[in-house]
Amino acid sequence: MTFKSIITSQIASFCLTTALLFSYSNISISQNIPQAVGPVPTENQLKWQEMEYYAFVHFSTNTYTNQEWGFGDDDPKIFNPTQLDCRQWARVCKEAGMKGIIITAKHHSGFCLWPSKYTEYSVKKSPWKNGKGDIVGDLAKACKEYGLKMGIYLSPWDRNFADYGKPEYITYFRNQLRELMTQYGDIFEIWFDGANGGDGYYGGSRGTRKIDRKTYYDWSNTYKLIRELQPKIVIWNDGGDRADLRWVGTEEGYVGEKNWSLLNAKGDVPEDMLRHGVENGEVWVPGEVNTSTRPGWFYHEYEDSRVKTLPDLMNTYHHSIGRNGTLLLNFPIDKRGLIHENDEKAVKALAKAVKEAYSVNLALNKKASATNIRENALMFNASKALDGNKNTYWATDEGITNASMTIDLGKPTLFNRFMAQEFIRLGQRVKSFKVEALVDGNWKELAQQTTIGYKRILIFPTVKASKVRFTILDAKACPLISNIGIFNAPQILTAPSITRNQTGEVSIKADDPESLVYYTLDGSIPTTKSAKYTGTIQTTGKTTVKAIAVEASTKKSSEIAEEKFDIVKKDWKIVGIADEKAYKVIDGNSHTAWYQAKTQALPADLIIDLGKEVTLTGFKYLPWQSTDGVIAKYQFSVSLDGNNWTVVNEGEFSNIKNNPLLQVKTFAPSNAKFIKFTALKNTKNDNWAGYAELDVITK
Ligand code: FUL
Repeated sequence: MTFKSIITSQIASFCLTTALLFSYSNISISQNIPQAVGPVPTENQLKWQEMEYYAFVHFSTNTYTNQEWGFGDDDPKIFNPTQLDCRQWARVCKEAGMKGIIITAKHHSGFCLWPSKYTEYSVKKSPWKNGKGDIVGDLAKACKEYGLKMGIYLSPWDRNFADYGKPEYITYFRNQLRELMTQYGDIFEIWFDGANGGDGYYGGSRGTRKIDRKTYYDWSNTYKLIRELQPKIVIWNDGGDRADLRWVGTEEGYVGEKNWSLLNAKGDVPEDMLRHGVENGEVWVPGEVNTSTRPGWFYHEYEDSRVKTLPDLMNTYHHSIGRNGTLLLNFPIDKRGLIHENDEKAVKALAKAVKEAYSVNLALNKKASATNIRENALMFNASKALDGNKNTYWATDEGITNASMTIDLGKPTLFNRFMAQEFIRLGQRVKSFKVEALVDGNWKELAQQTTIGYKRILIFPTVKASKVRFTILDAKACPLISNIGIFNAPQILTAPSITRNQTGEVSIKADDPESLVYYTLDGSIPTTKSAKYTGTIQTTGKTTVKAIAVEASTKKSSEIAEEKFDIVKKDWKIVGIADEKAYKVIDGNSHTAWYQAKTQALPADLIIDLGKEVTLTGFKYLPWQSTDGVIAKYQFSVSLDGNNWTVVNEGEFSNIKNNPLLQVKTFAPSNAKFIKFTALKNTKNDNWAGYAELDVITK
């Protein structure tokens, strides 16, 4: 190349660059906006993700038969709510901070909560409103009034319909879908349960119907129909073709810590993929965490005392919304047709705790710097993650997948939660990140984690620091961080739990590991001046333990927990039963249980050698918290030698079926070295005898 030609080519390239710069200056490319990476959410998926928290309601004939799955043969006449009020459901959900309600319009039993033209197995044949009612319609109105969105659960499996399993059912199913998708306004989500095919009533034939979950429902055409009728909907489907949303593989209320909103386009989705998504998946299918306020989905009176506690619900919140999921929390509607007061109380407590924890973002509008800022710094600088605007974000240069931003809190500040959000419109990118705090001039690592996605919340012990450093360690492409939150959540101060094991060691546990615990052993009221709990306390005889949980910084304290323990069970021996597990009955742990073998017909005896003679005035029985082996009729006998027995008390545990709580029975003082608890009958009239705990009351 000659000198002249070099000069000419340089001039040419200069002109080209100038021309390009000039021509780009008015279009978005000059703003250096990042391109999408991998699959991205649709507008409907984005809107759904932003809802974060919404309700499920399970209500059907099952509510009146104490079942979880109706067989399809229950008489619609049993469906007779006396105070059904969808406005009450909507009010509770609204006050709980939820954004919508998904109703079981038809569960597996086939019973329809709306008067479908295509079946008689519905509210039409129930006494409720003389067969003129429409619960889906009532809920649609209530949701509108309270500013909530409505969703529909329509079970693909129908145990009532005679032709289930044949092509005729698909026509029926689509007819019902058409009714639900056209008669009740906008539907934000449709839920197709994965439980499919099996035995049922099937119009009276009472057989077993097997279907191929993948082909039978011809999902692609069913989806087409739904999207035509409800263009703004998202489809949830566990099984069959890929839908818009995925199950997370458990009903326990959590998704994996690592949670990609992506799946493979085809092929099976094993549990591990449901839980974590697929890093390099080809389709955007985010996870929805579904769980109930109680063990069951449908209402059972015996679960009134088993509504999840505030610490449980707060964990669920963090393990769903805090892990790039949404939370679909179920209310089993009770027999009256209402959300039960215990469930209402629980979700309101959760709403209050969430508000207290997350309403003050200590990072909002604080100063921030970054090790890398994408060219066009004004648009992508670190402060864009702190401006409270979900549409702006901190971005790094193309190819930079490792960068830090430092937030200056201005002064030493207490905090214990960190939240990050990616700008997912352009894909989920972050693979791993860490959070550090500047404490006394040194950087201290608070947490290291994997994915972020729409929202990620990290929890760590309270720290006081003036600066926080957030480092992306690895990402699929330049990270786009739309929001950072730093919070100082108050401790959840619920009364601590107090237990004592067989050897007499007392343990006290606060729900928040950061709470301090103070206790007394003499019946006096515990205060912050009482003994501080630092480890198990050895006790030897009758003891009353009272305890409080206290937040050190505010000195706020919980309600007082109190447990009265009788004699120590150290020398107790279970007589004539070889199964070591039987000792769970006296281990002081209400979460462990033991059952007498099912083959053994009731009555069943449980004999305990107390090790020494004592004067008894009563006993306590705690059934295992399930419906099995709950003893309803009993006999209690004492003996001094283990051979000659005297029955000192017998009778029934009233209402134990509906309320399986601790049972306390007293009797005239009787001397005993041995006790015999005889299970005469259980609530199911079968041969199980189950025990969580058995204890005595001495004089
Ligand atoms: C499950 C169903 O079988 C349960 O009854 C409940 O509806 C739950 C939400 O999904 O798969």
